[in-house]
Amino acid sequence: MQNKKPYYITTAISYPNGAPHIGHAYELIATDAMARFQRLDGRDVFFLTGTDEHGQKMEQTARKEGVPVIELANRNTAAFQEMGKLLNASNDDFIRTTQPRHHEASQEIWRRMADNGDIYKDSYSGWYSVRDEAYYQEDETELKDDGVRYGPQGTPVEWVEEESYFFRLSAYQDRLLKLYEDQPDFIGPVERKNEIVSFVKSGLHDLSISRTTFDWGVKVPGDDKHVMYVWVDALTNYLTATGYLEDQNGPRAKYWPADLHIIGKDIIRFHAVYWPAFLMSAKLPLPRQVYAHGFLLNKGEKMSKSLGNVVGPKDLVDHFGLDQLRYFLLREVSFGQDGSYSQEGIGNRINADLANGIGNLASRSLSMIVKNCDGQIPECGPLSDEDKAMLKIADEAIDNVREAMSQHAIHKAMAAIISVVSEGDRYFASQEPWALRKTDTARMATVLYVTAEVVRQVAILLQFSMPESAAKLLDLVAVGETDRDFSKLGEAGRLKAGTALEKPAPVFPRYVAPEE
Ligand code: ME8
Repeated sequence: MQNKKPYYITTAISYPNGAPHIGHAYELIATDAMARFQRLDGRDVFFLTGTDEHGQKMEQTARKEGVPVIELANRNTAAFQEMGKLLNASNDDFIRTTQPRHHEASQEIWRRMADNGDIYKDSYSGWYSVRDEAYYQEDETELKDDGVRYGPQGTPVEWVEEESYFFRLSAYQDRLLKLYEDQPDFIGPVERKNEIVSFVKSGLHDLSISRTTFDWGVKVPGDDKHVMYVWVDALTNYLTATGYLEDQNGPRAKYWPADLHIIGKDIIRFHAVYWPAFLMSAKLPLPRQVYAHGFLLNKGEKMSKSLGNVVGPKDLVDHFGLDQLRYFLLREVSFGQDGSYSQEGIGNRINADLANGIGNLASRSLSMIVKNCDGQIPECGPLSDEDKAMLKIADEAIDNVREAMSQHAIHKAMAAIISVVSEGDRYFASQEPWALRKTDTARMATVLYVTAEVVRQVAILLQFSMPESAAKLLDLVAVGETDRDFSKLGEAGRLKAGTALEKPAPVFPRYVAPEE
């Protein structure tokens, strides 16, 4: 299809100064679900993720490990790419900020900002957090009893004094406030928007955008002594991957401006203040929306190496199964809020919603079909009111799912799908097809047909969250590869009587916690 509307969605690009953790996995899974949703809904999707390889944090970590920075970046970037495969992420590209295409794009956006008169040289003195790669005003920091000064995110700050290029951020205060007003959805969720509006209203200072005390970064055009402040190049990654700066008619240029930047709440300031200001200065179109998810906590505690509760994504996938983990994170965490996970919580969701829910409905109804209807989708006879009501619920589920996804309420979309399964269970139990088998086989056939049709639609809807398991369910009801997108929901894709079915293999086994 040629006329599909482009849809460009990104994750943040992660610092490869260590191995990926569950917070990174969460962001990738959620963004992947959104990208897959849009593809199934007929959009021409470009989904980008990658690694943010420059800056002082990378340089310092490499020094501590005694390896060249590029070696550290290569090793951990490989681990991030591996995680993407493990999680079944459907990203269309993986950007590394050390790539030549990215150095070129970053220098180009710098030149455009300079041409607009927004860059000047001066000297910087102030507080810097290497862990956040962020400058803070003195009143945002606090000297604690341990004698260390901390920034607003609880990371230590150090005094920096050096020659630096500055970006005239202060000149953009009014334009930014107007942007938040004219484009009320530019920042989400609303808590983050309020936070940013009050930050910008409190007054913006010009931003130091280059460093001279280390050289691990993109060189400032025309001044080799300086490398760009890591966030200037990091944010530009979203443009780099589209090739828009190079050629506005290039094959991927149609994806700019991005529809949605998904990020964590700790980096909203960079995306909702600096990024649009840089783009305005470079006279480039602005993204439509920046949406911040919350933090993932282990049983409600922030993860940290010192707490000893850092569980790697691979451990969780090995233990629970990939789609089970994906389902849990998407269903359990209210997208935009912090969320927490525990073995018990994941196990309960698996058993209640997957094993006893959709897995059970599919296996009970389909094995009855295989046994009692010659192994074929049965004829659907005249529909009773109950049948019609059931089909209506399945046919209309997409409306609720779409509405929830349009607000990035992934958890509500998942709940809407699972509620169709519950209705299906109720329908199946109340129609008692096992009793009809002895009294009215035509009626039994209709009930089984309707139930299989519910399974088909639920499976189509589940694809964006659990791609592999949903595909298995669709195989069970013999839906062809080309009949699996949302255009085939409802009447358009009804199961055809006479289609042969295999004996259903279990898709969602029960979770049994290992003995202590
Ligand atoms: O911030 N729960 O990289 P990063 C949920 N390079 N999300 C979490 C999390 C947690 N516990 N911990 C981190 C950076 N994240 C920059 C981004 S974008 C141009 C540059 C999220 O590796 C975090 O909020 O520290 C961010 O969105 C992403 O993981 C990468 O974090």
